[in-house]
Amino acid sequence: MNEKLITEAYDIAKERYAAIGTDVDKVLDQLQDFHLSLHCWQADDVTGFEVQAGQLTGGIQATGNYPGKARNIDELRQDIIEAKSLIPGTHRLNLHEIYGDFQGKIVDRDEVTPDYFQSWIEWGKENNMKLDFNSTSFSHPKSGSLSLSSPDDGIRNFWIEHTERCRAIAEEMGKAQGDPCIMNIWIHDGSKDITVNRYRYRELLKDSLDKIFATEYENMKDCIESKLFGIGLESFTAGSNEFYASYAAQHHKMLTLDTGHFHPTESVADKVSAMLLYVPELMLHVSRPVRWDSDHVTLMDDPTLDLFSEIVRAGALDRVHYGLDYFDASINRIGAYVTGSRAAQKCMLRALLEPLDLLRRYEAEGRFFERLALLEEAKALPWNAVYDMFCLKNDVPVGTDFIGEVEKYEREITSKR
Ligand code: RNT
Ligand code: ZN
Repeated sequence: MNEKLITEAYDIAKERYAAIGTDVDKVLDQLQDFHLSLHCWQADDVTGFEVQAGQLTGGIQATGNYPGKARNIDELRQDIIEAKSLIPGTHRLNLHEIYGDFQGKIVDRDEVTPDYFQSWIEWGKENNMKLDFNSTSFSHPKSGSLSLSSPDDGIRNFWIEHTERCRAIAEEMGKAQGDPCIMNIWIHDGSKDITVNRYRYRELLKDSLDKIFATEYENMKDCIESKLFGIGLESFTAGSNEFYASYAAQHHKMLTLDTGHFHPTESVADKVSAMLLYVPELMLHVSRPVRWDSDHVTLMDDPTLDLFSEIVRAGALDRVHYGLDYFDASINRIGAYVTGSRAAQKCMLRALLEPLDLLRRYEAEGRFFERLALLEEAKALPWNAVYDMFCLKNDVPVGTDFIGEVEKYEREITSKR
């Protein structure tokens, strides 16, 4: 793309935004400070590197059979580096426990230690990516329908042990990177058909969490993620929204809001201000549910725009963390990372560009037509010129230029797998 053209368009955009009170240079700095946590699992359809790996279970599914998925740790690392080279800014990497560097050894989930993540810690440092982490209770012979809420003590203690070990790993990551590692707990626990033991399972889950969180750490932060339902677990989900929202509020834990985990007409954006009055921080899993929690690639769609606007309007930029969570196996996986990441950035950019002072003045003065009109006009202001400048400044392809780069990587690397 022509640098002169991008600069000219940016200068015009700057003037247009200045007229409504938005300082575009300041917004560019804020966007530089917006870090996504790239989910490692888009590269390989949530397979991971366990020697004993079986089928993907836990009510989630990666559909599609696009060639070229990462088959081992080296390929996955190579893919992440490629994706990251096409996304402006600096970002984090979100690992699941099953992505440890197991070196061909069978390591069961209740045996995992920080040693298996040492090479990731080093890789993160070398590649300027801070790490986040997730315990993994799915895709295991002991997963069943219930893990941390299982009435079988053997099963429940196994997963308590696993999750405690994961927190210790996250602590090591956080210490090594000098910045807290955020560890997410999502479990699939539920029931396909009607259960008459909802209270019992939730009581067990609560007890498991109390045990897991008994150790205090300084370099990691816990977050807990609710869900509406999983495939094959449609009638009951132990970790529902009310369950985890209450737990997080009572225990001052971070709450994870996955945009695919609510009723289709429910607004996740509306939860931001409601929850931030009660929980210290939020983690987001930005996804795109199509009819259900389908984990399609994030786009610059209305729900995501609304969500990010609500964060900016709540003055909560320093209390929210941004993970991506989708796994589309039907298209080029690197393209999926880049498209979704850039879409999330565009949503945040548009939220930051909003003429909030002027909108709030209108609202305070009861000038509601003016408020509505300005909100509508703001949609058509040249935010894209600002995003182009952001890409240019960060030395990544501008506009559609990344498409060719993804195709080149496919030709040279992924198509040969
Ligand atoms: C599943 C949850 C969970 C997973 C990842 C792989 O519905 O969204 O966050 O997608 O842990
Ligand atoms: Zn999620």
